[in-house]
Amino acid sequence: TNRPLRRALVSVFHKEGIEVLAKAFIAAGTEVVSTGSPAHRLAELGVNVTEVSQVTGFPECLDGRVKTLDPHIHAGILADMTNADHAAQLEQFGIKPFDLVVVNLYPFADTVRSGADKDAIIEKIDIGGPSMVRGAAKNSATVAIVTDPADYALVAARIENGQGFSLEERRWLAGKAFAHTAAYDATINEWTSANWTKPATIASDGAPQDEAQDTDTFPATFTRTWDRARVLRYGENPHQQAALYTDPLDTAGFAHAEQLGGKPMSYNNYVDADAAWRAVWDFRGQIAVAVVKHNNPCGLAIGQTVAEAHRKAHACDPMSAYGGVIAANSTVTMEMAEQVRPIFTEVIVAPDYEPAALELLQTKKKNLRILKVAEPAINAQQFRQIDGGLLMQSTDLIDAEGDDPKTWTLVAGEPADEATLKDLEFAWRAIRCVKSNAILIAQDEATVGIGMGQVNRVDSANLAVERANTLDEGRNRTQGAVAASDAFFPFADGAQILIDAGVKAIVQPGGSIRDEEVFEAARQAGVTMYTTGTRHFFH
Ligand code: 93A
Repeated sequence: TNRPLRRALVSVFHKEGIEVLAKAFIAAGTEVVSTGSPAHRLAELGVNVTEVSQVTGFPECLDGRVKTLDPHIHAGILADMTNADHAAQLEQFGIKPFDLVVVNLYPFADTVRSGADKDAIIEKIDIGGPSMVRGAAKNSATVAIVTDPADYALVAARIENGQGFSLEERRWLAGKAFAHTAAYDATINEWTSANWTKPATIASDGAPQDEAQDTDTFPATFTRTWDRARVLRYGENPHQQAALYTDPLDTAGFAHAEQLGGKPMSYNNYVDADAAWRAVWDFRGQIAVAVVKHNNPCGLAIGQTVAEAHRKAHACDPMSAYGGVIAANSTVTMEMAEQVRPIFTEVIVAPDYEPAALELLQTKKKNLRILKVAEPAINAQQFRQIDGGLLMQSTDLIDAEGDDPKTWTLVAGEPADEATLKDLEFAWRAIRCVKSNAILIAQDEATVGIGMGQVNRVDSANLAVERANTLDEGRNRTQGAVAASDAFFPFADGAQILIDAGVKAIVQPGGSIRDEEVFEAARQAGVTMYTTGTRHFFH
């Protein structure tokens, strides 16, 4: 089944590695047909090249949009030479078959990332390239298709030894080629879905009446490409394999963080640091620091300075902060770096570092992974894999109507004074990063007790109170504090625990059929309660 590689078609945008092929072409006397710039490069390297336009008898036109889209090329790619009729037809039309097709495509994703304008991006949608790749891959019965420069050395060896590839090898190459064009189209599709949204003129067409969702956001079928950015040492556990993938069109976001020191990031580091980073980004416009462990905060605070915010966040639960991840949403100062120095910390993430602070962390904390992230990507959609499927939802952002205290409804007690309202607003913003039945107690714009990871709200309330009152040298930190609940209280009992612990104000979404019982418990105790109408579950 081996087929010698006697006639080759080369059309590559990226020229790296082409010397290896050139050398083999020369050594084996391969007949080479090529488009403009690779033809030029191959000729420079001493290869005897035929220009595509000589084969087609037609000049390249429309600014290069039509180069290889011609039967003289495509019949040469698609003729199955094991089929006598195909061979006879080529003979009849005077077309010669190709044994080898080497193509790589216009750099669409690179052009998007470069910030080029839309017309320039559209021009980088390769049409002729994918047509050749798909044609050659379909015809792997007789043609070898190469899209990956990493395979050039192998191809060169097979050209030189005169053997070419076996059928199984050509099928394998064809599979890689289809993956290449599929990823390419998925990337174009990702860009068009973000940039060419459905116009109002056809907005009501197509979707069944009972489908309330925007079907452009949740398409019937969707494809996405993710590029492997790096292989990680292991996954959540050492016996699991893992890698980080990034969106080919994106350069922003935590996945693109620049690492300035420390050991390589692990899978769990990424999970925790991403959670910490997202938590502080919810406080953009203020100075915030979060300390995260196991994907949950063990402290979150805002301050006048980043060092103050860190002191307050750390003080929430100094025991759990051991081995945690610290995120700041403003430049890490020397003062903060000095505070972090004695604390065993896995990762620190911030938009920037004062030079002296960075040097201190780099030299005095050699294992600390130091990450710099400019801005969040804020993905429009979130995915979560389930067994045999995938859930997609639009991303929960902290700018819904109910997140603004001006829209809150006072359901018990006196209206909060300015300082209390600030604490409530802080608690409501902070609770968005707490997972599963979140109860959060705050004072002075810092968390003092967080209950999370419980299967009922009563346990979370008890946990929040207990943590507030035991973790900081047994001080009572619930008296006069405020509390937030990420979802409504189904019964009065959870709220009662907070009331009994002495909190003066509570913010919660409301919406339970027993809302009145919950409000009444607050009224009885003279505790202020607001409902937001919005919830921020985080499972
Ligand atoms: O504009 S195209 O879609 N039209 C074509 O007919 C065509 N043929 C090859 N782009 C086309 N190509 C692409 O041009 C190849 O995929 C390759 O990336 C690139 C090489 O172009 P040149 O030889 O002009 O540098």
